[in-house]
Amino acid sequence: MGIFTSKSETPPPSPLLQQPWRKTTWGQMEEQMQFLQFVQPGSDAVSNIRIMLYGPVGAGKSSFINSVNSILQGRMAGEALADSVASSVSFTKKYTTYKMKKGRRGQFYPFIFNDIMGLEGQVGVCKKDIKLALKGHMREGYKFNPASPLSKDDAGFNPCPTPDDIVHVLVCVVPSPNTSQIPGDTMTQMRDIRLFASDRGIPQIAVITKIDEACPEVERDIRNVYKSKLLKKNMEDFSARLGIPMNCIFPVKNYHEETSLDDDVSLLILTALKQITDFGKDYIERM
Ligand SMILES: Nc1nc2c(ncn2[C@@H]2O[C@H](COP(=O)(O)OP(=O)(O)OP(=O)(O)O)[C@@H](O)[C@H]2O)c(=O)[nH]1
Ligand SMILES: [Mg+2]
Repeated sequence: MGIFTSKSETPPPSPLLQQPWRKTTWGQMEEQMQFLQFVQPGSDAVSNIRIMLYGPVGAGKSSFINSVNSILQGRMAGEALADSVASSVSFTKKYTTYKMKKGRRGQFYPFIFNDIMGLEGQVGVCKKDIKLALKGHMREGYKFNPASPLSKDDAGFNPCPTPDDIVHVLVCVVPSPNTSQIPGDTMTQMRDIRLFASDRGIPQIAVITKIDEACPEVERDIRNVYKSKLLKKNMEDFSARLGIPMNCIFPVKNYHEETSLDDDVSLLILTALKQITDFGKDYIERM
């Protein structure tokens, strides 16, 4: 006997749009990486564009920094240690600045990343700490204490921040599979941080991570990123919840289990990095 098929059955709707909703030029990596040679802080008073990442615990903040560094070094790099055990407590405990080597002559790219502890109710970084860090009051190496924020008497407090110490671009990192499930109190903290940064004119970008986990079609082929209906909906929901426009939201898959680089994975990360450094430069020019 054959397999039953019914001609009247309508096939399920495709999880993919026919056309991508955002234009992407895949391939041509040499051209795509060229902007890195021209990144400039935009003022002589500032030596580096300071990029700060914030977001829920385990969102992929450290992995994003590692992924950028891996692309720049052309090999897997693991400096901003990421945690491989799912946990509700942040793995990153210190305020750390990451520089990335440029070539072999001891030079560095003119942008730096600050990795902070994840936001998570009472066990994550205090939003007050993030605000102090945005203003440049947090010294490198400060150990986060969820129970009490940085105070003026603390050795980790920088009383006189220079234009180099302040944050020039703020990046919100959230995982795609559960953008709608981010707890209300974490979302409230994120909105509060966003508004604080907006008041100070600090440009903001959101990086949506783990797109491979969110959509099987994207896991199968990352070039489906802007065709996936699910991912688009996740991004739209998140845009509405945080109040960040869609054109400031960048989906990425971080390098987290791979042993070699992949042009398509790298391209999405570089697209986010380009926007981040452009926004940082614009802010420094306006400062
Ligand atoms: N599938 C997938 N896993 C990822 C991705 N990015 C990060 N991960 C994994 O998610 C977990 C958490 O990543 P981290 O980079 O440590 O997250 P974090 O935001 O720095 O976390 P805390 O420092 O603890 O707040 C790790 O197991 C990573 O391997 C991604 O794009 N896709
Ligand atoms: Mg981390």
